[in-house]
Amino acid sequence: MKEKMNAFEELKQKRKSPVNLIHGTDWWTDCDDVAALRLLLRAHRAGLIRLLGIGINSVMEYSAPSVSAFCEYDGLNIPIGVDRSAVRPGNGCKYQKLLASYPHPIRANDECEEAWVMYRRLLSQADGKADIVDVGFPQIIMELLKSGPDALSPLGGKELVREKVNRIWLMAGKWDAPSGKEYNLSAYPLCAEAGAYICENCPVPITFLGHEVGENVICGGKTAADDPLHLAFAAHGSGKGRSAWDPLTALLAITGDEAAAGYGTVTGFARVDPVTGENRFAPDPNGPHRYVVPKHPDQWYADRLDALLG
Ligand SMILES: [Ca+2]
Repeated sequence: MKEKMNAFEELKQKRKSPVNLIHGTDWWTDCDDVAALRLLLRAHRAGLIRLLGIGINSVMEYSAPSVSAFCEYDGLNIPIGVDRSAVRPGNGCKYQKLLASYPHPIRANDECEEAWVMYRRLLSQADGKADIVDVGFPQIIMELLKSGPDALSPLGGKELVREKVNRIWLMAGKWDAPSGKEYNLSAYPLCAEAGAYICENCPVPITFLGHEVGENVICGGKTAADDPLHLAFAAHGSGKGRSAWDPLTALLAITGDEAAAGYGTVTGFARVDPVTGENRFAPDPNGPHRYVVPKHPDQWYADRLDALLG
């Protein structure tokens, strides 16, 4: 553990002060969401970020209990919100029930706030601004942007985001071709609608980490056999490691700077088709969006992640 904390200490040198972060995750069938949350929890413990809350944007029976258990394993009880517009039937996830066999202070999804309401609450109460990092389906951010004034804040969603959000980091899209299609923006009609809405209406900058960046970075295969992260990966059939889409995005948000995280960027305007979820990008130095382009070989990123994940 000491060695892992030192890896976070190195990252800490690059940040002047801890940043507030709200995390969105689908926490669904793929295990890379679990690696992303591990990084955020350890960064929180190291004083690198303040993890204000976790929004689950694909909800099944053990969603909140398993997230709660994974946080509790690191001694943390982080507020959890669930998106009730995205309740999925069945329980196709192989790791949630397993993780929920660990102690979990939040016993059921019903105990959790509606996610976009929790985002409004966390942002209105935050000391200063917060970043949002989402590695799942983007509709909570759309619901936040569309929200009206309420008892939590006199500001409507767009104004609240403009006032209290620094920037948004999204694992979404595929940007290495003129037109790409990626799961988080196309799996459900709501994902495509949300992707399109956010690109056109979000008042703060968005950085995308696309499918092409994480696909061949394989991480998470070096954790201890009794670590719940390892058990989740093994349950998914990825005991030797998994593509690092979500943990790379989490680490990008933790680092807080694309160049410091080892990426170049392309700036411009991202657009998402509201029906198909296909994404396009028009480069423009004055645009509000960026996607990242790796500067190093895949193994460089995998080694950094594995040094932090154990
Ligand atoms: Ca995910």
